Amino acid sequence: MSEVTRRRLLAAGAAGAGAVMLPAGWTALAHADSVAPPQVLAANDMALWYNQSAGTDWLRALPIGNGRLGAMVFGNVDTERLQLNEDTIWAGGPYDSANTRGAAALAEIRRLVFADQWSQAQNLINQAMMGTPGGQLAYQTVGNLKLAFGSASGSSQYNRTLDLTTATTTTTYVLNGVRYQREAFASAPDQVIVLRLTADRANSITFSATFDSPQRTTASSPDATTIGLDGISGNMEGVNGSVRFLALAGAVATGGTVSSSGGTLRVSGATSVTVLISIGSSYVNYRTVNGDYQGIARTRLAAARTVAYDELRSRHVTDYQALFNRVSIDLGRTSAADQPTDVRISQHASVNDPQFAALLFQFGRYLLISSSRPGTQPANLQGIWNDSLSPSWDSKYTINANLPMNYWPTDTTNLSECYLPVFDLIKDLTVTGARTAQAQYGAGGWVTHHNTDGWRGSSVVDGALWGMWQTGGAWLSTLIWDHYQFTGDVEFLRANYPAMKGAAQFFLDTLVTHPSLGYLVTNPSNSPELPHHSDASVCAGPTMDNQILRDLFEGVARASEVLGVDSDFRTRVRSTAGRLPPMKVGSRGNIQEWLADWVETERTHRHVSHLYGLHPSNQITKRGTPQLYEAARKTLELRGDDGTGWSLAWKINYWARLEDAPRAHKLFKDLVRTDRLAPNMFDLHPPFQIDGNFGATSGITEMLLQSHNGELHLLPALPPAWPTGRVVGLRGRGGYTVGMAWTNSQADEFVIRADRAGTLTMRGRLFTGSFALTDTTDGSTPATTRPETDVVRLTVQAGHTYRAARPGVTPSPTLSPTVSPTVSVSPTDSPTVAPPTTTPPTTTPPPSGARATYAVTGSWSGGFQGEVTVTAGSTPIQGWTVSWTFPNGQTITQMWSGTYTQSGANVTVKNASYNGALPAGGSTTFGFIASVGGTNNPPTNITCTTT
Ligand code: FUC
Repeated sequence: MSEVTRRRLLAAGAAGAGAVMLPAGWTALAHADSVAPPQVLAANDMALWYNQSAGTDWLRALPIGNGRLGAMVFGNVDTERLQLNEDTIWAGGPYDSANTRGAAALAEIRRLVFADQWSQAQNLINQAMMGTPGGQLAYQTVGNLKLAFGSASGSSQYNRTLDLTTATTTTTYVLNGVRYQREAFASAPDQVIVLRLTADRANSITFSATFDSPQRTTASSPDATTIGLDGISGNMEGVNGSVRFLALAGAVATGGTVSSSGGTLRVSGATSVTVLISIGSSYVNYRTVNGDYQGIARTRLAAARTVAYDELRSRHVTDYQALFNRVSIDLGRTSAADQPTDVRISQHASVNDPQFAALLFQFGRYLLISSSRPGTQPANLQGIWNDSLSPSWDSKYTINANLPMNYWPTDTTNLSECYLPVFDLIKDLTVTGARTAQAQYGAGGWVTHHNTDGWRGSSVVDGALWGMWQTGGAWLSTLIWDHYQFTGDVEFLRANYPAMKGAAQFFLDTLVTHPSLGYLVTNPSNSPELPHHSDASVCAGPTMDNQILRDLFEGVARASEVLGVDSDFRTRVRSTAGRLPPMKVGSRGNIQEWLADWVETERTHRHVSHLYGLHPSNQITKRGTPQLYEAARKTLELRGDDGTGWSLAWKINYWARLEDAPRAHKLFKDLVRTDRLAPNMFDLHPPFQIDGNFGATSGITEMLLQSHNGELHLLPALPPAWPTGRVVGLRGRGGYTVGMAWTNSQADEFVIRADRAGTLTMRGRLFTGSFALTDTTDGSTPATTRPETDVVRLTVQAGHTYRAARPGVTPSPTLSPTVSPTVSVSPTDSPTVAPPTTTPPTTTPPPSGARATYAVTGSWSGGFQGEVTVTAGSTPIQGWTVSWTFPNGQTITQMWSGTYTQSGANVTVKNASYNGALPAGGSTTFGFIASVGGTNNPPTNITCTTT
């Protein structure tokens, strides 16, 4: 991005609502006789649909993605446009962001801050602490694939949908008496984008296809049915573009002819066509950009060409639904759902449309599954969807609100695996951030400030007023402990504990004693992006920093207890935590944002950072800290309800934590306006920023289930607008999967499945009246205690399901959550897994790969978890496959299952798991195969256990 554009966006962001960027308002008119199309009804209304194409408006196009590859599908009758992304196409290349002048200036900066000479401190920070370069680099588009069909004149019966239950877009229309259909999806198992064209009259499909791009690219026709676009990412901030990429589009047709020359693909008179789009990138990781991008693109395309369309589609749907189907939600339906999606948004303020909340909730889950999968980059400010070389705020990772918000709904809505890219990013930051910690603070551990990018920049950027915030890495590290609370995965905790420890170490080394107050404080830092005096945001010990550090220190201390390590370090962090400034109530009855009782320079500023303690943290709670809880409410009243998209989304979460259902719902409605939601349901800062989508999904979840307080709070903020509903599959900390049903705003039934044995505390209005509680796994009635009138406490057993219901409510079989595949389950009749019958495992040549065979005895319908190490050699790692082969010949192949780590040439795939039903029989054997980077190399280590 040019310096001018970046500064403009920063200025707009600082101004509050980004008003200069407000798009011209959009409208959509309701149709009196509108009904939802059959495929939308078949998807139970979990679909976006439109009766017009997107035209040239990107915010009307529909997103598809597989975590790595993304496309915006426009659905124009005359020219189809797929705007393409690959999640590693970042401007520039590896760079060292640390400023070696920093450490020498630090003492003087701190002195100036403590002397209230903030402007002078900021000037010195701008000279000595800014990163190299002073801004980070942008996530960029690949380009477009365009299919020209000829004139649309005379077309009718147009319809366009995005089915969230199958992650597929469909465009249908009638032209010259022929019904045409286009279907598009991004497949994670096959790592291609698939566009399928069909017509109900033979030999009716004719088009020519070309790539175009704003990048430096060369178009070509590598063979008679394929076109290619070879390019390199842009230069930026003085760093040369170095990510090479190749996009390929190949056509497979039935009937007619296909040819390709000079970069144009021609299909003539076909009856059906499958266009396969494959993209390879040379980005290997934040410090290596020499990957075989052409090999990746070609291998993926060649492999997909050998698979029939129906098989590609069913593999995609199976893979996607394994994640999506874990949660279902029904908040009721009105005739408002018979209008196209854009109409529903435009009239949401005045119409009762509870289904729209369910749709927006699931749209957030859809976007997360489509933009963040194990092994991919985390979802950035735009997920993976970006049509520009200079997107707003570079479409990177803003850590002081946006990146954490992207992942708030991950565990709570049962998508744990989608979280993994964040932990990979944190691991990278422990390396780049250690360098910044050393160079700029003379400290150990690691630090990251308010932004990072594909190169894991960790220094101060954009100017002191925005960037001089030390606790980015600390906030990210708290996510590790929070994730662990959901999954209970000790190996995950062990693997990520060093990041938590390093983040804490940095603050043990850098916190300084406040000269008059005596507390340990960060200096310099800020309360994100909000000046406390004219043009001065830099300060010491802002409230948010103290809250984050309390969470970091407590999280690392508890993690060290779980892992049985570092008792001295634990003592140190706990005693340091005790010396942090406590939260205070200010003169306006609010939570004080800074150590001094300053009044913010902008009363309605979008950041309400000092309520981090209310959400996502649990330092401010209704029952634990009633005074602070009241002050949090007052803080929100003072700031007002208005805000940018993500700011509104955070406020839904805040009001849900305050258990104020009508207000949380009011904020939700504020978000469903044409200035905050685009026709394609992308959230608008404005401009588009995906955090608002994820924050909204999280907010709706917080209205239905909370678990931040050592208890499951069931329906804590159910708004009157959703009087009847049900939700199945939400997750709570402690390892609980929850189903709930209610009518007339009264809970009917709660069904809770416990992953682990322990004490379950449930809070809910249901418990204030008479209710029945059963362990549905063994039919017993558990003993309970009643610490409060609305609280029930019981001892739960791992794998058991518990049902609490109002008397007379018939148990609903569909309310029982299914087993969460990410969590180990104790078998009811412990089967035994024998060691491999072949040691070392036998290998067979590609393509069947290497396998170890295990014998399992016992009647068993659980799952298996495996771990395998494979020598990848020089093959670039683009993914891995794990196959489970059963004696009846059934083979289940999972791409991207589990997590991988690479050490030298060795790749270890951990936690690859299969959780489906096994072939019946008292004894069975199965094989475990792993292949990496398209090559089936001999595994050097295979282990496997039942789950
Ligand atoms: C922070 C916020 C802005 C915007 C940007 C990406 O700077 O203050 O509102 O979300 O990140």
